[in-house]
Amino acid sequence: MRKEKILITGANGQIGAVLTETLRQMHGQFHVLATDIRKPKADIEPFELLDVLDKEQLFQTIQTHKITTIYHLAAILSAKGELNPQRAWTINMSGLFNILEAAKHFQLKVFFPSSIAVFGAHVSKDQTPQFSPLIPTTVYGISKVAGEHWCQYYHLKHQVDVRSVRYPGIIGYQSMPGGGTTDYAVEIYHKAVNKEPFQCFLQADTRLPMMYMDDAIRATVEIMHAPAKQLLVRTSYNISGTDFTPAEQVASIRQFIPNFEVTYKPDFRQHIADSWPSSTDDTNARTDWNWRPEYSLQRITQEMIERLSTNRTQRHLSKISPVHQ
Ligand code: AKB
Repeated sequence: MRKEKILITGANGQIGAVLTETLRQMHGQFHVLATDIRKPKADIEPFELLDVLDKEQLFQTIQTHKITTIYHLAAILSAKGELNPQRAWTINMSGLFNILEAAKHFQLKVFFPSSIAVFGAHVSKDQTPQFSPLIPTTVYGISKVAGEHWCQYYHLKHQVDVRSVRYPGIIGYQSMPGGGTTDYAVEIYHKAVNKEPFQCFLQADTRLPMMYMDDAIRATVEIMHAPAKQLLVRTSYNISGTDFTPAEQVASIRQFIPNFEVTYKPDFRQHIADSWPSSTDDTNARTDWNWRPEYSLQRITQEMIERLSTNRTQRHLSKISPVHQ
């Protein structure tokens, strides 16, 4: 059996940064090649600059490093995608095509992240079923619907072992999201811990599916390690963590930081959020590969505040320490 050698695209992103770290702990540092279109801020060796639109460079990198598995995280998210739809479509679709072609050519296993953004009109908002009409209103959502179907196509036609989950909004202390509609749910904790007021770009009562980073990473690792024959959905699986509104999140933060100030000023992202489910039904993931989330809103808030407060204290101490030496 080939020893697993992993390539991550979009390794500087919110999920990519944490997934790189986790997979290195599991497989060893030099078995996980981090790649992105930009250099990382921190040292995450081994790292290579890689543009997923450059097919030749992608094939060369796979060959040079004897890659066996790709986690393809490079993509433009929902809000940013609306600012330049053609660009978002090109990156999300041509990038995926290059990955799927490489997977077919080199017989690679692939992880493709889909999203709750695949849903739109004509679905029940609560507990949206796995097999619902997929009529998204964002270019990001359209690219994820098409991407899911291309993944299934390559699986059926070319036996590519490609696996996928529909991520909700992801919340973690390790990295910042960028360009998404659910980004507010991370930034709010940073503001609270820094004792700054927060202006939310969604209305107080907008309920969205959310998930703690630990659950998201575990779901990713678990689906990639599940026996292939158990995976009956080869488009993408609904996975649920929890769901809440900004007002509920603020209430949970105020249990720790009572004076936290929040105002609401909805912008274009409100329309995107309004088109998405409030919660999703993940029975298929639970049945097929035993998916179980662990983090409630209460637990997410407690961990986020503890972790971010510790980081803040450490930053503060490292700034003042020379004076005391
Ligand atoms: C976004 O807000 O665009 C993403 C997502 C839910 O896919 N976080």
